[in-house]
Amino acid sequence: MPSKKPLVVVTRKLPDPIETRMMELFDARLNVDDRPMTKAELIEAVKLADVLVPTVTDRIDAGVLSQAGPNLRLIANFGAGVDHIDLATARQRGITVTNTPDVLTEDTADMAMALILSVSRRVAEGERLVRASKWEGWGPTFMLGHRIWGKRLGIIGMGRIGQAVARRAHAFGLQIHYHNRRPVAPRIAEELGATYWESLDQMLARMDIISVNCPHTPATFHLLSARRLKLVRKDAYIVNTARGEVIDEDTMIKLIETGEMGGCGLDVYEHEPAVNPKLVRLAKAGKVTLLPHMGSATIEGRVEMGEKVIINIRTFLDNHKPPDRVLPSML
Ligand code: 8YV
Repeated sequence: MPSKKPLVVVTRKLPDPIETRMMELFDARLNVDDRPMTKAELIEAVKLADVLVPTVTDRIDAGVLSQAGPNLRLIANFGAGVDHIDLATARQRGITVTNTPDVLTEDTADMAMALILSVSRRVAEGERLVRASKWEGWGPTFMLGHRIWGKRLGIIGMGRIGQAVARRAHAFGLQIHYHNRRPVAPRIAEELGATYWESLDQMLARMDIISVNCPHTPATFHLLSARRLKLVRKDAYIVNTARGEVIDEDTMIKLIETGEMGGCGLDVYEHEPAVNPKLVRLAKAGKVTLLPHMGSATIEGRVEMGEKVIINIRTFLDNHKPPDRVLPSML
């Protein structure tokens, strides 16, 4: 008799080729309507599943995990960030957690670059003007932005994505500065002409553009606190493609409103998916560019993320260490 296929609950709609393959390999419960699951539905899922495949929109907290059934041994997250999963509780309960790093690095770095260009060169604002049929023609002082070539970019978090942003920005003629727990290998620093700042405070006070590329962990919650945001130069701006919680969003908004900070480009928000209406007002005033968490949203990236999920599940079920295991100590 063929052995029973593992029950894999997938919380959101994934790209078609991934869902097809999952149906072949597993007893896959898919979410074809793509409606985010309620807490009650998540609890139902962890009670039954052998493997849960959540995304950033699912809060897998201690309350949910306390209801997990004896079969749940793996949470194979579709996404690199795992701040929506209580890793310590998962570990205590003997549940392995995996994620999908690497395959979204280049796409996310592209989006950071897009935000840098959009804020400094008023790309989104210009597009909105033409789309509203309000453009009356060229003028010597019309739509002036700021040159990025030669400016100082401060990258917070020089992991895979931070380095990919640095490579792009270096090619655009920006001077690369970064803050990280450790300096990068000398070969990489040399290639990028990158300057390491052990002190985030000192770096912030000197940058023209700041890019947030660190994960959200208890240690990085409001890393850009009110105190630190006040160190940022009056004409500088911040782009964030990591997690909203890394920045004290209310303070950042106030500083932009009062002209004490130049602006910002955001793909992620502190209270996602809610976007503070004040940010929307600032976007209308041309001070900020706002995107709907689409940093890794390419067809290629999302299929490769799904493939990683499948590889993690397969290796785990074959009693091997899955390649993208996340340990609380790694964060
Ligand atoms: C993903 C992301 O789309 O991977 C991440 O951490 O922020 C996004 O690029 C999302 O998390 C999918 O769960």
